[in-house]
Amino acid sequence: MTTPALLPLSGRRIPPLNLGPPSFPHHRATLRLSEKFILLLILSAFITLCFGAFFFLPDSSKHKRFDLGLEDVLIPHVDAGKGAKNPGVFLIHGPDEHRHREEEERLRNKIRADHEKALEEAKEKLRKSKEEIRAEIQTEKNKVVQEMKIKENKPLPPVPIPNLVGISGGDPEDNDIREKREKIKEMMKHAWDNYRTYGWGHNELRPIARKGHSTNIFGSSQMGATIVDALDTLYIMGLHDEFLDGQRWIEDNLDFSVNSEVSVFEVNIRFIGGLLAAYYLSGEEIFKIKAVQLAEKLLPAFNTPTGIPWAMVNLKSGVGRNWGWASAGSSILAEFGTLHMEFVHLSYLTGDLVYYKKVMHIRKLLQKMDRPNGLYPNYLNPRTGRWGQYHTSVGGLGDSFYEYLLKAWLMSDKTDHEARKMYDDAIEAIEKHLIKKSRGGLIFIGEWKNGHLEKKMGHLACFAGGMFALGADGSRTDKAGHYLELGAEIARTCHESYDRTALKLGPESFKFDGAVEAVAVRQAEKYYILRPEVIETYWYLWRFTHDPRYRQWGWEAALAIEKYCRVSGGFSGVKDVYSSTPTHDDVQQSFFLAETLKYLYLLFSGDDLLPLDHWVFNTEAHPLPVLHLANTTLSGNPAVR
Ligand code: DMJ
Repeated sequence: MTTPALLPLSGRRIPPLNLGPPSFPHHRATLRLSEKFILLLILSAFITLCFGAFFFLPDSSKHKRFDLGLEDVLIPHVDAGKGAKNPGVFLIHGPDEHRHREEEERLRNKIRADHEKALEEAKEKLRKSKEEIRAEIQTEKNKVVQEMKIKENKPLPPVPIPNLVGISGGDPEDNDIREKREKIKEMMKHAWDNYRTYGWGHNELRPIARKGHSTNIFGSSQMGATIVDALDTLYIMGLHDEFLDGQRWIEDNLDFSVNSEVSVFEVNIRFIGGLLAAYYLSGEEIFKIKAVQLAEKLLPAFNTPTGIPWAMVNLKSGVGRNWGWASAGSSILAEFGTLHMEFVHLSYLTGDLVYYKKVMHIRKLLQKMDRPNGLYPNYLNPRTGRWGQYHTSVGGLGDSFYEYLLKAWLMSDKTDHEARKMYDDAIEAIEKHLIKKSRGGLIFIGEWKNGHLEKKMGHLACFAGGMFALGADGSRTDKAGHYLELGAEIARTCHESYDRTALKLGPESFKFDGAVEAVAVRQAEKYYILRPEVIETYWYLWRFTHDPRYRQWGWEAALAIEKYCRVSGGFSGVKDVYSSTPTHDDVQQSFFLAETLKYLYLLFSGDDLLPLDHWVFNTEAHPLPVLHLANTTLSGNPAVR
């Protein structure tokens, strides 16, 4: 049905509303009153809109003066208070007018040209085929990936490589010693070659199953732990082809952008330590670059309320957490306290103080804390900053914290007195409360648990013999002889723990209880997993005393490893050192190549190979050079080569 109101009086239809040029006079007579009213309404709405727009338009005087020149002359705004002093209202007069117009014109032209150009580009894009657009996107993508790669492998700033004394050589004059050294090198070849064949790229090797092996400390990815850990040993043994092979794998495959949760401590001592040592020995930049890339990935572990790092961190997400078994969510002393050497070197090499600050923060925090009997408990809660269980040990959970205090001092060319003092204080408390003599006259280091001394010493604690000897020089008044002697006593006790077994290899842990001395009691403590600590101590004692007994004891251990741990697919740990028919655990630990074989090789080398006044070994036996920081402070600038 048609609405009558829409019908014109003449019976003609009203043409649709024309918003073009006004045509009122012509139609007026033909429009009915209501239609006129509607038109009037629309018109008045339009006028109101225009007025509104006029009032709400931004005040052009508040904006820049070249507002497309709608005013002929900009009138001076002389205000009683501010007047022409106000630069915001600086106005243009007479002779300037021409220049002003020219400037406006120039701007207008520029805006027009820019618009036209953008329009052309857009049209051009639309004319392209899908394939062409896709190809362009791909090229752009490749460019970005390429740029990222260049950035990732960008050489770091040049630094002075400290005086690298004795990175090869050490050839013994004595034939017998030379042969022994050759034998150790052959053992290294056997371990490496089998890993190369059966476990390449995996973290470790199963020498009997002949396949790769890994544990949770390395996370879920294959990070070639054995390759990185073994590099410097290969280098000092002159196994250069093998070294190059490892280097190539690292260049092509070692990637830390993986969704994998690793142990901060283990990755630091084995990977960062191993890469830094390989860098210093070979001068190959790639090792330094990889070490820094990895360190970046560890930094989120320090994001805790106290700055004490988590034990584990996910390399991709940066999320950290602690071991479920550690006292009430605590971090472990030997883990967060064994970062200093590597982190100081990272700051030294990069000029980035972030690493140095992280470890110094830990030190400062520890200095402020009360210590029961002067002893450092093994557990510290990173949320509350309070100690966990009162358990102190120089073996597992505590060990390398003390080692790194001493080595921080040595590595600083003996200028880090704060570290030396902390070491001296700690060692005095340990001697007072934990070091005892057994009935049979063996000196051992026990463990302190809630006010009670457990007369048990771990294989791990045997490293302390070497540490006491290394720290003898520079110790408090008249004590150098005492500490060297103490180191020798620990070496003797640990040798006894080897000698009292069927395989002449030491157990994981041994007791001093009544008639039992330096012997493991529990079945679960009878294993030997190719650990280095006893041989490490022999080597330090050899360097400081040249007493032939240390070479002899080291050779005994090498022969026992050869006889009971060697299998055709590499070397394996054994489950019970008291059983003359060994059962293998089928794991070739990466530290066997990093430490055990390296210390044995050094034991049968001259002192000119990696001399101790130029090199400090990290806790995984990776040698790092002494930094002469008196000349080159950690100022935030990498020094120049
Ligand atoms: C190594 O990874 C290091 O020496 C660490 O400090 C503790 N012990 C193992 C080997 O036994």
